[in-house]
Amino acid sequence: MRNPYNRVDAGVLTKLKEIVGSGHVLTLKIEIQPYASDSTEHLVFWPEVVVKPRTAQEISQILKLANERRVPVTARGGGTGLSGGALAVYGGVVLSVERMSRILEIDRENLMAVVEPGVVTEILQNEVEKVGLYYPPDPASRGSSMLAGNVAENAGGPHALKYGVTKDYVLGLEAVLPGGEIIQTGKKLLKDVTGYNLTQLLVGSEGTLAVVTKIILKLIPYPKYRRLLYAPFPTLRQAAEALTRIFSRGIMPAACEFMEKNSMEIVEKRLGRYFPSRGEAEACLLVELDGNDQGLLEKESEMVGEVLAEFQALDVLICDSPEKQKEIWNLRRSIGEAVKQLIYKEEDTVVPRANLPELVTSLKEISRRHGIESVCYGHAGDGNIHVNLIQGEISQSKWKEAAPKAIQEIFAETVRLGGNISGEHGIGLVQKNYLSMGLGPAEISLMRQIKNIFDPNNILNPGKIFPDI
Ligand code: 2HG
Ligand code: ZN
Repeated sequence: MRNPYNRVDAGVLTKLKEIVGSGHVLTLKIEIQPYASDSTEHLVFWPEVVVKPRTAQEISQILKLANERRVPVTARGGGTGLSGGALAVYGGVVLSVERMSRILEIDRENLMAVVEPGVVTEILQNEVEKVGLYYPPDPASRGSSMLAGNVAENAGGPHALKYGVTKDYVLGLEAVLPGGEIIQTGKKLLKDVTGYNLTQLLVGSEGTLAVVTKIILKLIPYPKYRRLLYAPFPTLRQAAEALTRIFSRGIMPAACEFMEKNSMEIVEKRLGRYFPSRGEAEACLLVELDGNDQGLLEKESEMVGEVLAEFQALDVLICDSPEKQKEIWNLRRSIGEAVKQLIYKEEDTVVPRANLPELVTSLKEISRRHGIESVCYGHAGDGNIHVNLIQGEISQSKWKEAAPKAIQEIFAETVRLGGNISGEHGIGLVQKNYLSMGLGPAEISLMRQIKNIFDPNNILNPGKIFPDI
């Protein structure tokens, strides 16, 4: 890969130190190492320098400098992304927002929070819960992911099903453009149709258009009651069909997760803790119901139980105790981390929910045909299945040859079923060569032009989203 950028020379380094203070400029290999990878498939790209600004003004100066000197800048939150969004593929500067970690305001009258970008997702969730409020977007990595990254990737998670993804909660942003200009998009308003919706353009732009320095988030009241149903099924198809039926019975669960047997085995092996009564099941469903009316919750959980039984669930466990719920969720949320110990490629398929049974069947058939083991799990209630292809026992050369073909077929099938190539992890580095399978040439061209308006010198997170020309 040709690197069209300038190196971070001594002059740039001195200026960076002047801007943020020398203690916040890292250049030693041992200090930079944690910033050379994210959670994407064991990929490593070394930045030349890591800077840790504290304010929007400092970020403005850093970007102005980088723009003048044609040095690439990759902004980074918790580094938990799964598509390579935080990887400095051309070296240059990694700009970490970790020191910008204050919750500036929890506004209980307007049900909003104003936060700095380096706030860890779960910390915000815990803080707002203390005052009876809820911030639902909950990527599995919420214990270390930062809101900046959630905004950049438009993160989802299990509760996106009922409550929506990050974009549904971002009302406004402060952000720095690659030229150094600080912009404000949106306000503490639930309604605002004043001009183009720049807030929503920046959400999900994968750190390629601007660096977010402040976020205004919508909050909702915390639901009083929660109930978790857990059901193992003899086949994948029965689990997927049961899931779609729950919705056609008029129920909207808070979360509805699908886990194939091998995904459960992998996490059990890693943690030494076990899902309950899995028996001979090929797949399990986790259905969470929530609300403020306990009677209604009971009625709905009975109805869900009936559907699960109708599709031959081997068992239906109802977990009322917060401890049991926590343990099962913990196992579920740890699947991604456990899979990462293997040699794998992760795809993030999404289809209209009703096509889920067909997608699951096809995913297994495609990987089997290519002689590759596949592990499927995810937020199936919203049609979003993570499929991990595992190298397993096959040789390196067979893996190198078969995996790209299988991925191509998986994406083609996903699109054929009315879906797309990433539901919640983003395109970033690892999916960019497949972009044209998910979007048409006119749309890609328009997106390239937008990128060019924001960042004519292409210094901000280069090498992402768009295939190299
Ligand atoms: C999941 O559903 C995630 O488990 C993958 O999308 C893990 O968020 C993660 O890091
Ligand atoms: Zn997920």
